[in-house]
Amino acid sequence: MSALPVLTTVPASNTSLDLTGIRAEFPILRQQIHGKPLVYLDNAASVQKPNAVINAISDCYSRYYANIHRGVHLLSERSTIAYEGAREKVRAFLNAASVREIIFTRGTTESINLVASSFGGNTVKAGDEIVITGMEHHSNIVPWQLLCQRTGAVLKVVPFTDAGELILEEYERLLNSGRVKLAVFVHISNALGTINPVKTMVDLARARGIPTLIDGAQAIAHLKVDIQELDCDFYAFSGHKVYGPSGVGVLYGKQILLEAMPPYQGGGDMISVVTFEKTEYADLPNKFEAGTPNIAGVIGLGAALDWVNQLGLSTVAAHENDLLDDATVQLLEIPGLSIMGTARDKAALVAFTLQDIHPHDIGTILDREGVAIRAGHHCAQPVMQRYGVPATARASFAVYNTSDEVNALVKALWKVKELFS
Ligand code: 7TS
Repeated sequence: MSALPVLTTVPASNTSLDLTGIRAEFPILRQQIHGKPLVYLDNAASVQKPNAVINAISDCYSRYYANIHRGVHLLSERSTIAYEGAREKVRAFLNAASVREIIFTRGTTESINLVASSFGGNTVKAGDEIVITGMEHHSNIVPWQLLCQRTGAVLKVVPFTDAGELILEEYERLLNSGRVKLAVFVHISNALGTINPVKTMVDLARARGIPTLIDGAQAIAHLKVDIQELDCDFYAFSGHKVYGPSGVGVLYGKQILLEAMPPYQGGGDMISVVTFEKTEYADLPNKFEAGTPNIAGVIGLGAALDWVNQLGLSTVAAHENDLLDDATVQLLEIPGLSIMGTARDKAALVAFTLQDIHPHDIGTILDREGVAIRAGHHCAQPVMQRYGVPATARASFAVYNTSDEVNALVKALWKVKELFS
């Protein structure tokens, strides 16, 4: 085998993060995979959890867990206070106007399905149009297709350039049909890394009286989201992408819309009076939270948001951008490597192909080197179709990643190249 090339020198990070201290808060990072230190670069799929979150969940189960909103006993009261306290933390994190606008769900997917089913079912009729973009995750495509099948409405798709930037003139043209009932778009693409101009997109829709839903799954841990400034109607995200647990997520919805919407699911905790003739629903937000929720998960999400707040999202983003710049420069030095998604405004993930080596082979060889990335279509098959590839390899960064880990990724990729040459 030929000698590996000398790697580009990594610029010192200009951020004030104590990376050693941060990494020490993540027990899972302290391990070897196939005899090599774990380099976890699959953060766009799910990020790892700091002790603050693990302990908050463990604390709930070991000290004060009980069902919420219904017990007269002390444990139920304590659980309820912690659960509703987490709702306030989410409200503050998003700068939403009221906790009534914060609905806990299972994740981004359920948040979007809730809107498609309840808002969509109530307002969308045959011949209406729903505008989406060509770079959506399947969870922001399929619920709208299902709605269209039920109602006879039509999906209209905003195209994007080779660089991975939405063509806003096309978006505006689609909004102008007079038939659009809702515009939905992803804040940051999980397949390309593109940060979409969501404020402009909301404004363009609002000027025509069209409500908007933003899929914030990839944005919530990387960008400051100010809901009141953004002025969108719905915003969805998952706890597990923002250092919180899986199985819990959030739907933000404007109060006036949520109040007019029918319940998504029926059951306990979402009613005020039930008789066999008629049921009166609970007020917001309970109307949309049927059944016993993921109590400890919600509390864990609250702890995750505290943890992120204490680091500061702008510091996190600056560090991740350094890693992205470093990775991009080094990856492009590998002959035959092609990056998919080169938007001017891009978040900390890089998707690529390497000659005709299948991304699964790349991922498997990287795994043997301790480097965890994702290979596949990233639940965004229309994006793959747009570029005519079946799949890509994707490295995605979180606050705990280091420039040494970027080097490990690059070194492992040179190894892949050698193996296949
Ligand atoms: N929207 C985007 C933009 C996403 O990236 C994901 C998950 C979802 C929605 C769905 O989130 P969930 O928590 O409801 O599953 N994205 C990925 C990914 O890129 N790799 O694994 C999951």
